[in-house]
Amino acid sequence: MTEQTIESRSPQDPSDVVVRVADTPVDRVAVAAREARLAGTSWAREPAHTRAAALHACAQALAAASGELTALVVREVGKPVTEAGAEVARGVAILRYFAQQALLPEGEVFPPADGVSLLHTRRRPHGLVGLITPWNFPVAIPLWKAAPALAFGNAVLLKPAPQSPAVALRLAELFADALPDGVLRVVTGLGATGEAVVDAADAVSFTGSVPAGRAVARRAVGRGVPVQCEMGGQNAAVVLPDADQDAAAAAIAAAAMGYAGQKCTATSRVIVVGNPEPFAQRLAAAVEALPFGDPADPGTVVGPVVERRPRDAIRAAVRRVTGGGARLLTGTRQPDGDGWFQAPTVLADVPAGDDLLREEYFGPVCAVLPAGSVDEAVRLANEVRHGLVAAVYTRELNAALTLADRLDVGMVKVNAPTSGVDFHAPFGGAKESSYGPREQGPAARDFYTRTVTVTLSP
Ligand code: UN1
Repeated sequence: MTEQTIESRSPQDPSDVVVRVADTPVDRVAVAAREARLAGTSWAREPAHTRAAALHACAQALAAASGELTALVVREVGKPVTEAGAEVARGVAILRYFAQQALLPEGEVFPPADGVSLLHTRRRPHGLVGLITPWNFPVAIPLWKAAPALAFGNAVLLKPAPQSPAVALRLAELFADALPDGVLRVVTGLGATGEAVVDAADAVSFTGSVPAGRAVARRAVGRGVPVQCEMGGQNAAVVLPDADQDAAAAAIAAAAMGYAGQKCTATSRVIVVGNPEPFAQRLAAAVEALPFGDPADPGTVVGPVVERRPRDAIRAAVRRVTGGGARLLTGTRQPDGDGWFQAPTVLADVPAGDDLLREEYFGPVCAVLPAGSVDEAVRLANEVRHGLVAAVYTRELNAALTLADRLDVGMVKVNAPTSGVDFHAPFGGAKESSYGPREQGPAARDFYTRTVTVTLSP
């Protein structure tokens, strides 16, 4: 039987095949899982400082290769080079952070019911963790899952998105000298490969779309293993009349359009309390000023969309709503080149209930919506099925705190873009956006270990 392959192509030059990799069949995933699990048994027994040192060595290797890896991220997923470089730097910092986490106290001592026993908790790794990761943060997301998994003594089986296998394989190569053989295995492939990863793992962490995440969660729950899924967003920014209008417009333009809006944390709906028109014009001007084009140019903020299909879907949605009465405030730029470019687009008067206001389009499009009051803004912000992150722009502390309380999301940003996460803090959403425990920050340790309660009686 001939082996099936998949290929990733450059979004800015679709004739450029970045890599051809195996669509790994289910039985080969099982073999890789067995090997990784075996390697993991000695890894779990290493002292924490040894695992920490190995992760620091990974950080070192990544830092030394940052130029080359940044260029690969630009080529494979079309992320603008300045942002891609920042993501690689974030990857280095994530590795160092979780290396340190491995050295923190691991348990607690409790008062025993019998008054004399030593009642305490320890933490143990799960064994083999399966990671299924998206293409949009091909360095940071695999690392903010793999680093804590490894730090706490697990082996890792990583299935990257079919759009970004080259970056994942290169990461594993870079870490090969720093980690024991086999504790970090990459298996490339499509849905069936991912299912096999879920079937082989002792815990599963997923980032991607809502339908795929739901399927992963169902499968993992069916096997009774811990699972966390980070899925889509349809994120709102609420602009209050007292906000610094220029600062808000600049932040929202970046949050909606940076990396062509291809982030689950991108801003898609801009809810303006009061007369929306002046702010809509400011936002359109800020978006129009964002450099759009070749992702290899250090000035570029908005590059191409990753593939043809999502680009065409966004185009069709823009045509649909403008046909239905929406106004295009900006959205006609077209750079040179054959990339899957979609002009950064700001819309007003999008018909209520349109999919563009409810679904995640994962592209450089946002809509301005008027709200007569703060109550209406909250209602509009919360009326979607997603609940990842929201931004509030105001200078009033009271308004900020009240809104932070009423927005049905996992993360609130006040006077800051919805995109951009801090790996020191827990990350995750409400409603359809997330399933299972939080990731990143101290929350990662809870997910990648299980607690064992030990009673030592004299
Ligand atoms: C960020 O905004 O820096 O897939 C990270 C995503 C999110 C990560 C966002 N899970 O877009």
